[in-house]
Amino acid sequence: MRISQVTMYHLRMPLLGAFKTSFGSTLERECILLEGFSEGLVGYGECVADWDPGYSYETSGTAWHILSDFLIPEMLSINLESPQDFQERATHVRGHPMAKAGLELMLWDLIGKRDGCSLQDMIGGAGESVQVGVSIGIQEDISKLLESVEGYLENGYRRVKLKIMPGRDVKDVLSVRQAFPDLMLQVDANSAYDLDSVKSLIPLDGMELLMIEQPLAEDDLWDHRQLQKNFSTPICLDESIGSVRHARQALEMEACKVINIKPGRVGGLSQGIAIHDLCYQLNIPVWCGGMLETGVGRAANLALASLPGFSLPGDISATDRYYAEDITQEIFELNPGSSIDIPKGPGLGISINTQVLEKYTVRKKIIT
Ligand code: OSB
Ligand code: MG
Repeated sequence: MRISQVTMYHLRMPLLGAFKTSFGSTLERECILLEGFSEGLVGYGECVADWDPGYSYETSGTAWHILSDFLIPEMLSINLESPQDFQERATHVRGHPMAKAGLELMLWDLIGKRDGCSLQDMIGGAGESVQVGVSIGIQEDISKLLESVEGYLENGYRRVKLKIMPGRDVKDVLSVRQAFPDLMLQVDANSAYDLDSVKSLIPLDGMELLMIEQPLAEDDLWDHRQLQKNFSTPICLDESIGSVRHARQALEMEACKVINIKPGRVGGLSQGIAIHDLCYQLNIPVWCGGMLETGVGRAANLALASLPGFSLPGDISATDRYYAEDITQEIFELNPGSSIDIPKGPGLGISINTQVLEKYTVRKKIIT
């Protein structure tokens, strides 16, 4: 497949509410939409790098640079038959997984549209819908937190993830646990602790959490191993898993018992699938993480989460948990039973609302 043009859109979209984590608070989420043209077809990919280097070192600014100066010009000069092909050609760009993942997704969409095949079928997923949960940011105080959890439960979410940070952890989680004794509950620290401060989290071990996500530093598999030895609650790694190799090493080291898979973090959907395959073989549960995606990234996450090893609910919420209006015509809704339907059309199975796209575009670049 030869790609004749890629149009880049740097988007800044208002979130319905601030999303606060241990690394910062966002009211407006940024990303880069990639629009590729090939043989009369148009395909889309979302690069999930946000405006600030809080979750990872990548930002919409660095991804713009890597995409426009390296990855896209190279892609336009060659013939690509598969996402694997793309990965091989992209190895000379060190790091920058979110930039790569956005472009790889655009290729998946184009190939799917060319072949008349949905992304779910292309990757071998199954089912009509996937189980999902909601990720709740750090709230002003405990009563606001309880209100927020209650609201999402009323909407139909059956699994809740609470963001935590030092000073806003054990008491917050205990209050939610006491108010909702049977709720599927988990927490995410986004690397806010070290081996010393993490001792304050020991009481969480008695709160029947599904998992504790990424308590320690991103580059610290070994200390996660030390920690997992002292916790019966499974530790889940997010930021620490940047590749299939990291996933294998983390499991060999027993640094975690669960892995959160985000295509953006690991350099592409193909890499996320490879991590899934490894974990499935080893009986390690995985689930699909989220990056506050637009409908484009959300469609891909839904297809990914329909692979058999995704045995835990994903951070894939309905459109109205994030945005008043989205750049896709498709609006994702929560079904009774806390699931969301997987798009069935060719490729990602979404179409773009050009009016909304234009409204939130802060810069645009056409590369031929
Ligand atoms: O750590 O999982 C995370 C959002 C942005 C960056 C990192 C994370 C998150 C979330 C939100 O938890 C998940 C979602 O998209 O709903
Ligand atoms: Mg996380």
